[in-house]
Amino acid sequence: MITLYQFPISHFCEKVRWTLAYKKLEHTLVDLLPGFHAKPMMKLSGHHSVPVLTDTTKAIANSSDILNYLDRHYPEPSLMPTDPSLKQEVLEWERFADKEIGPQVRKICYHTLLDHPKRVREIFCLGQPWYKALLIKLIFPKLAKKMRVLMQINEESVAESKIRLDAALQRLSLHLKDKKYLAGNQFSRADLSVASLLAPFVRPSNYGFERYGKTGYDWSAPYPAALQNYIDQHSEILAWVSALYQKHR
Ligand SMILES: N[C@@H](CCC(=O)N[C@@H](CS)C(=O)NCC(=O)O)C(=O)O
Repeated sequence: MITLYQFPISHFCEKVRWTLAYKKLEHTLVDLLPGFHAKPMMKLSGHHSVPVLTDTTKAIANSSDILNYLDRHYPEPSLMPTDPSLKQEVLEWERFADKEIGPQVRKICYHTLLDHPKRVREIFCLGQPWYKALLIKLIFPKLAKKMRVLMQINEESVAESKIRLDAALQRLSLHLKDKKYLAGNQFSRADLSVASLLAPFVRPSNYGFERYGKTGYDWSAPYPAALQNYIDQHSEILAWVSALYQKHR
C-alpha cells in the first residue's frame, strides 16, 4: 500500500502526485501541517522535508528518489525513454528543474504571499481539522517570520532568484523552440518535473486540490499584482506548462 506524506500546496509533492496518477497507482495521501511536519518526517524517513513516500515498510524521501523508486517498481506506463542517452537527458532536466526552478518559484511566491496571511493559511490548512486551522491562525506571524529566515526570503535573495529563474526559463524556451517535449518526442519525467515545479505560476485546476472540494480556498483567484506581473513576463513557457497539464495530468 502506497502512502504519500505531503503538503497539498507543495510543488515537489506535485511531482510525486502526478507520477502516481500517471501510473494509476492506488495510494493514500496524508496531509501535513507545515511547521508541524518536520519531527514525524524525520522519524519516518530521516529527512524533515516532504514528499515522503512509503510502500509496504520502506520510506523514501526526496521527489527524484521517489520517482526512481516508482519507475523501478512500477515501470508501466513509463515516464522514461528506453534509449540510454535520452534517459540521461531526462535525469539532467529533472536535476536542473529541482535546483534551478523549484526553489526559485517557491521563494518568489512566498515573498509576496506571506504578506497575505489569509491566503497562505487557507492553503496550509487544506485537509486539516478546524482546531489546527485555528492554531495556524494564532501562530502565523511567528511561522511567517521563521519561513522567511529558513528559506532566506528577503528583497536581495528574491531579486537573485528572479535572475536565476529568468535564465532557467530562457534556457527552456530555447530548447523547446521547435519541440513539444524536453527529451525525445515523448512525455517524460523531465516534462513532468519542470511542469510541476512551475505549476504554482499557472495554478492548473488539476494540481491536486480536487479532493478538498469546496474548502473556501480558491486556487484560481488572481495573485497579488506584484507576483502576477512577474509571472506574466513568462507567459510563453507557462502556456507550454498549461498544455502539458491539459494533455498529461
Ligand atoms: N529536494 C527535495 C525538496 C523538497 C522540499 O523542498 N519540500 C518542501 C515543501 S515544497 C518542504 O518540505 N519544506 C519544509 C522542510 O524542508 O522542512 C525534493 O525534491 O523532494
